[in-house]
Amino acid sequence: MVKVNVIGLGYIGLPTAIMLAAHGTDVVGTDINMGLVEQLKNHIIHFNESGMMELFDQAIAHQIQFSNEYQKADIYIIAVPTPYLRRDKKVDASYVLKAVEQVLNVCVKGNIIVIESTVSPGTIHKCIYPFIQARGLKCGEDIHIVHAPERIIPGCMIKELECNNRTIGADDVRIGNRIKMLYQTFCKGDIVVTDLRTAEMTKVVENTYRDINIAFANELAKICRADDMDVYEIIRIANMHPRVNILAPGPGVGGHCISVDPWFLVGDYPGLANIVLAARKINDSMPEFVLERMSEIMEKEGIKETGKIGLYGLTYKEDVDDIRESPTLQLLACMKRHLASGIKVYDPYVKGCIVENQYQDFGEFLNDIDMIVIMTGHTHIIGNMDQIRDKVVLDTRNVCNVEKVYKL
Ligand code: SAJ
Repeated sequence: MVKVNVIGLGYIGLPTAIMLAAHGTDVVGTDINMGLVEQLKNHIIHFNESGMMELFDQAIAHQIQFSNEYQKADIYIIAVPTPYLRRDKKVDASYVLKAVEQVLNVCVKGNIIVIESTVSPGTIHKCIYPFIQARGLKCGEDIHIVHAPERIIPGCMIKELECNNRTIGADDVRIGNRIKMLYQTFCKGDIVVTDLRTAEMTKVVENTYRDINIAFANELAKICRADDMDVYEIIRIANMHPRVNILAPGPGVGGHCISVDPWFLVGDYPGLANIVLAARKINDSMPEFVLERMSEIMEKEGIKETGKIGLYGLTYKEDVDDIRESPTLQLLACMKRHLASGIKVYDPYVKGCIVENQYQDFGEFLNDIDMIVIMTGHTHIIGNMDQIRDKVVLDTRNVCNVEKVYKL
């Protein structure tokens, strides 16, 4: 039986590892975080996704293993973070390279390394191939490299892992097809095998497409605010056209994907990636726009103290516990730059205390504020509208059905 070592047990690596194991593949999951590996050995998972625990039980029944060590295996799947470098916006492939280096210490001739992490187009040929060749190994002979970018959306990961179509990039189509067979053990979607660069570019393009479309909605919100038009009604009506599908404006774009990947294109193609750059700037400006709205509303309502305002929602989107690059964190950073302090924060999904003045109890949070800013449209707040009726409400997600509410 084929043995797979999944490297990096985060949001992508862990569901992929347990999905493969649950479908009969011999899997070892490896992570440098000792605490995390210990937890997994004790059958504790560190983030919540619908269907994940059941799948984990099946993976355990199929003897999935966890370790801090890289293992001897036939296939290595690397799912480590690829942030962008703040200085020039290019991909930071250092985590991937570190993982590749460690795989090379244990692998044997003919093994396959699958890179799931998103990388900018050309990274594998320009960066990973030379890295491997510098160790005297031949790519395509001694070791094979495949790119299999994920497409799953937090909140719906397990279902999307099973159902979404996928892309596999490989320079050798036979190797691409072998990896396709591995993913086909659990993936019911179409799996396209293409070359490495096309797969790299396709992944970045997908997230950039969404970033640009969200930016259009956000720009519309700003235009409509400037001239007192209802952006939601305008989008609703425009979307009745058969070829129009405008997304929803919001307080900004967070998460580890859409707010990151488009920068790779900006970094690699300066002067060409113009609409991409404009979209990034618009989406990054939204927390500041929310801040301006807050100050207008405070003035109108006679609220003098920032300490009387509460931000509802710390996660980057509804009904997940993921706070990476979240618009609320961006807004708090923006307030800090403006020397404003004392604002209260609450999120039912965030149990640890990660920011100042964060509450763990919704009732206490409400008691201490006069104005609530809904930054995340969790189902929790939609179910608790009654409790915020006496507050001044700024709803940046258009989820409120209370009578008097300010919008973006
Ligand atoms: N957002 C809006 N308005 C919208 C839609 C989203 O403001 O109409 C905001 C969200 O609130 C959030 C951010 O944008 O802050 C991104 O959320 P998202 O749900 O659009 O996407 P992610 O980042 O959770 O997941 C994306 C997905 N990519 C696409 O939809 C093209 C997912 O399929 C990818 O697997 C994932 O990125 C990834 O890992 O690359």
